[in-house]
Amino acid sequence: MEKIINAFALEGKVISCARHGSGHINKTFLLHTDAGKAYILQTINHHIFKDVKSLMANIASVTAFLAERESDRRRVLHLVKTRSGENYLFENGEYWRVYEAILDSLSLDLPESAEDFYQSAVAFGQFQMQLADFPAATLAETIPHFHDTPVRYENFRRAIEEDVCGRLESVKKEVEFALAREEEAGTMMRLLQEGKLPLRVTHNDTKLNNVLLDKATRKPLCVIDLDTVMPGLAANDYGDSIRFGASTATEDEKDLNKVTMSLEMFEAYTRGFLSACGKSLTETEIKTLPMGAKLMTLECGVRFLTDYLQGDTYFGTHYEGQNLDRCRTQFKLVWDMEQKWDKMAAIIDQVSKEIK
Ligand code: ADP
Ligand code: GN1
Ligand code: MG
Repeated sequence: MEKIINAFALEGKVISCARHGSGHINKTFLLHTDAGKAYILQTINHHIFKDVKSLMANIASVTAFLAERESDRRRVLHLVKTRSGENYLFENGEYWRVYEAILDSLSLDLPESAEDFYQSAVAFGQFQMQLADFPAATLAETIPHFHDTPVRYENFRRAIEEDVCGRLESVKKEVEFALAREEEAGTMMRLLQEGKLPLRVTHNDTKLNNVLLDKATRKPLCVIDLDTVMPGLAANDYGDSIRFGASTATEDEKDLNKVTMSLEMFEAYTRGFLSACGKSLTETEIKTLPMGAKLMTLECGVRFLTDYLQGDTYFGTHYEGQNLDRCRTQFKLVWDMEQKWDKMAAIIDQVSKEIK
């Protein structure tokens, strides 16, 4: 580890290094130095992100673009270069990068109040607005077909056919739930292909723990985890946030009675998101926000189930069966959204009228 740390142009000598955060993809460490500085050191998961060079070029150009428009250092991610001037390091078979740590911040796995969730929505909405003029064509697609739900279903069907771990028998109910919604799962991609929805520069992984709130004020500080910033759909950014933060339980809750989609949280997020970027969205984009929420949740459940069938090779897990637990919470949320569909649509309608 020392060799890796020494390769980056850090201020001071590192006095502590500990695992940090609850992301499923990268390995993250928080470092403190004797110069009073703190840094985030990460391995970049190159089994998932096949072209690390392009991924890091995306992040470097997006953060530089944002930094030009924002003077407060805590409000934009800042990469720390290696001593030889690179954005990342390849060492010990792993890719490494360093960011300045944003201290006195919160990264939540569940909102503690509707206000927290509202603030995260403002952050993601503003993020999309800030990137509205970003030259989208310069961005590499870091994971092809990332939110192409029909392609996610193709992978799912392959995992079912192969059943490499012999787990299929035990997840028949979940498989049936997913397949019953396959036709509807293509809705957003169909609208995109028909030219009815525009592509924007979006974040694509808008979980609550990917935005840092200021610990003191609980106002948004910084949108992080920029690995998947690519052209995408506004409703997917909105929807992925609802999937995670409007749930009344954590993503891997075992007791499904505790898992519902809170309409209060749904409304809070809708207000925050639309107040920040609603004026720039088309009517169809606004109308399809509930579908974005449902399909991001369904897609995520299908991805967890696929990974479970394939032996848990994609998402980081802490115990056997965690991906199945995650899948079940997502499907419970989808079911709950189906029960609350008219209410969700009415909230969107109401809030979008208010912001006009
Ligand atoms: P993953 O792709 O694994 O989710 P993230 O980039 O989201 O990786 O980092 C994991 C966690 O580390 C985040 O959820 C957050 O809690 C924390 N984190 C990441 N970057 C910073 C930063 N610059 N300052 C403070 N905390 C950070
Ligand atoms: C992953 O990296 P992280 O933990 O913020 C995943 C998202 C999923 C999410 C489910 C690159 O997000 O797509 O929605 O887990 N990121 C990638 O919690 O696949
Ligand atoms: Mg993350």
